[in-house]
Parts: sequence; structure tokens; C-alpha cells
Amino acid sequence: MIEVKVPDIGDFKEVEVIELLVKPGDTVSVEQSLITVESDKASMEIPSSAAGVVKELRVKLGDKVAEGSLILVLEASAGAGAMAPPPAAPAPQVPAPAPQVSATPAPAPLAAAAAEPARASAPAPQPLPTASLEPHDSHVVKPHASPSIRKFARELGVDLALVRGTGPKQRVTEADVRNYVKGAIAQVVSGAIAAPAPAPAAAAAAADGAGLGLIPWPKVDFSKFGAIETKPLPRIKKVSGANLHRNWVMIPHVTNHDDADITDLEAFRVQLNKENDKSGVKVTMLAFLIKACVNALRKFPEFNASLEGDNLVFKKYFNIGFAADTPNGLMVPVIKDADKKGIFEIARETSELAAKARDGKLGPGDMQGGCFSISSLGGIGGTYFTPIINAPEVAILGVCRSAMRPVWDGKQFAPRLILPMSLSWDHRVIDGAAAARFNTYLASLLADYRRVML
Ligand code: CAO
Repeated sequence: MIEVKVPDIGDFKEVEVIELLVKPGDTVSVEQSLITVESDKASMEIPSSAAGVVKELRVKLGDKVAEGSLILVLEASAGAGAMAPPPAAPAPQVPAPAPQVSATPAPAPLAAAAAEPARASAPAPQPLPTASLEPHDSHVVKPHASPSIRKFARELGVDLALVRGTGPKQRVTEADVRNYVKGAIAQVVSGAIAAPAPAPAAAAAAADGAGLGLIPWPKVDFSKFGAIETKPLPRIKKVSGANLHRNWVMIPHVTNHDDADITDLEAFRVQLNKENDKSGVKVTMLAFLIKACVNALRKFPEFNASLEGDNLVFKKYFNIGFAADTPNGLMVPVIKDADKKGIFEIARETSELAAKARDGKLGPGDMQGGCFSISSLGGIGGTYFTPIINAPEVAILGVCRSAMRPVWDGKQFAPRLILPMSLSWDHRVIDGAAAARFNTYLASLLADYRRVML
């Protein structure tokens, strides 16, 4: 039996175990990575100092380890009993460039370590059973990624080995992981690949609620009570449903409802459409909402952010997604750089993208890069609803049908056109007071659209 311990890991005194790369019964070779540890500055994989079969793991996720901590016990392989010389200190993987919230630069020694190429000797990672895209060339090399990116990928169930890194030295960035997921979804949606099948046990657990510790889903023979017809869910519904389910379960949603007085804005919109009758572009309330939301996002940047581990990534661009109802289900095309576009251009683009969505012709690029989404049921009806946040965004605005309401103006009730707004937000990132301020500000812009220019 050989005890494998944490070697000299430099200046790191106590680091957390964030990944177990082997399990009892696995055969490991010298230098094979056994666990990944993470400090607040870097993550690193701890290699094995000997070859053999893992008998006992002596660490678990979340444990704190330091030089000399026992990782596991190996039964020496035949002919491999001799201990290899202690492996070199593992190369830390430094977090990707600090997000805007952190002003602390990476310390010099770590930055130097970041320049090291990925260790080609590392074992090829096992793709998840759910992985559905062809692995690219670098799948034989352990991917380089910061701790927060590894955590982000783990949360989404993404095997980093399948993600092409576009950062320095092929480092995998958060955008790479997001693009990978969106690409996989788009391919599933377009039918280019089959929808990934969850592992049978996991699928069964999820389907009957056991994974959440819930009582099983009721099984009813509906045909006992009357005629029935069973149809498969459309592909888009399957994909969007899985995303909506994850977002609903993983994000602590809160929804604030508010009203905006759009009497003057609607009159302006109608006037513009009369003037531009022949232009072919219909100015919509959605276009005004998109532009107003850009202003609100600028004023409240935490709404234009994404949670990445313990960091908030603030976006300096303004890409606004909008829910489009299609015969096959919900799609969310994205208006890119909405801050740089005028109302007419936004109105034209939303109508083109909505038409593409309905015709099933949206490309992956049309749905990528969103910062914030709007779901407008204004053309249909209703008052308020609770839209589900489109992860990794942190908020979504839902609007319903505006209606004339009597509003007290201090002296009398006046008929005003009132737009019901429902803002869902991620309570891990946003507080109720900020959400109320966002809605109040947005309502003030819509009530007097000149404020958008201020
Ligand atoms: N209040 C009152 N009327 C409104 C309105 C509002 N808030 N918003 C739009 N309307 C009116 C429009 O003025 C238009 O009336 P006219 O035909 O008389 O001009 C009519 O409703 C239809 O509008 P539209 O659908 O052409 O344009 P839109 O910009 O409102 O919507 C789109 C575009 C793509 C958002 C919409 O077609 C759509 O798909 N909405 C559904 C989104 C959805 O499903 N959300 C739910 C997601 S959660 O499951």
C-alpha cells in the first residue's frame, strides 16, 4: 500500500478540494491528476507520485488540504511498486482576467505560471455521458481554465475538455463555455444532433422528482376517464423546457410588478407609424421598451451582469433578448448593441428576428450574447405574470397588455394608458430595493420618453 500525499504546493497553505478526478478501483499512473484544489487565486491539479489501484480516497469535496495531507491509498501495481520521485509542484491555473468588480491584479509569480502550456501528459478527461458534440483536438489535453470557469462549467454539467478555449494559451473563458452550451442547444434545436440523453438513473430521478427528494410524479391512466391523444413534445419545447426548468430551480426568483403610464408614448408611437406609413417598418412598443431598458441597465449595472462563481461579470455592452412565440415553442432572439441603434432599426430587427423565429430560421448567432430579456405579451393580453430568468442573465422584464385605467392625478381621476410590468430578478445578485428602483426608473422613462436622452 502506498500513501499519496499533497506535495509541495508552493505558497498555498490551505486549499480546498474542488474536484475528485479518481475513485476507488481506478488504476492510476505516475503523474496522473488525482484531485483539483483551489485557493482564492488559482486552481491546480495534484498529480500522483506513484502508480497503482486506488484503494481508499482520504479526501472529499470541500476538504481543506495542505502539503503533506493524505489524498489516497494506492495498492501498488505489479512492477510499479517503487515510488516515483516526487512530482514537480503542480502548475497553478490562474483565474482569467479579473472581472471589473475586482481591482486586484494577479500576483506576478502566478501570472508567470499562467504562461505555462497545458500539461500534455495529463489523462484525457472522460466526456460526460450527456456530451453531444464532437470533441475538438484539445480534448487530449487537460483544459486550462480558471477556478471560477471550472465551477461555472461544473454547474452547467459541461465537460471542459470539449470546449475550445479562445483565451491566451487556449485558456477556456466563460464566453467559451456559454458559446459551447448555446451551440449545443442550437444544434439540438436545428436537429443537427440528437438531444442529449440524460444518464438513465439521473433521468428517472429527475422525471419522478426523486432527485429533489419529492414524492413521485403522479402516474394516471387518463384513458380510464375519457378519450386521449398522446403527441411527443416539439423539439424546441424539449430544449427550452430543460433550460427553463434549470433556471427555475437554480435561480432564486423574485418578481416585482409595477405600472407605467404610456399614454403619451403610445400616442407618439401611433403618430410615428402614421408619418412612416410607407417605410414598411412598424414602430412597436417593444422597440421603445428595448431602448428604455438599455437606459435602465446603464443606470443599474447589476441588472446587466452574470454570476460567475463568487464573481459578478458586468457587461459593458447591451444585447437585449426578446421572447418570440412560435408554433413550436418559445425562442429568444437577441438584438445586439441595442444602445447603438435607433427605435426604427430596433423595430425592424425585432420584426425580422420574430419572423425568422416563427419560420424556424434563427441561427445560433441570432440567440447568443444576451444581457437581459423582455417578454412581451402585450399583443395577446393579461395583466401581470412571473417570467423566468434566461440564465446566465440575472433579470427579465415581462409586460402585458396596456389598458385605459382611471388614475388619480391629485384632483380627479384621469383616463391613462397603463402598461403592466413584471420584473423577475435573481435574488443572489439583486435586492428588492434595487428592483423597485429599476421599475420606477423604467416607468419614468416610459411616461416621459424624453428622459431616455438625458
Ligand atoms: N399593450 C397593448 N397592445 C399591445 C402591446 C401592449 N403592451 N404590445 C403590443 N400591442 C399590440 C400592438 O400594437 C399590435 O397591435 P396592432 O396590430 O393593432 O398594431 C398587436 O398588439 C400585436 O403586436 P405584435 O405582436 O405585432 O408586436 P409586438 O412587438 O408586441 O410583439 C413579439 C412581437 C415577437 C414579442 C410577439 O409577437 C410575441 O411573440 N409575443 C409573445 C412572447 C411570449 O410568448 N412571451 C412569453 C414568454 S414566457 O412563456
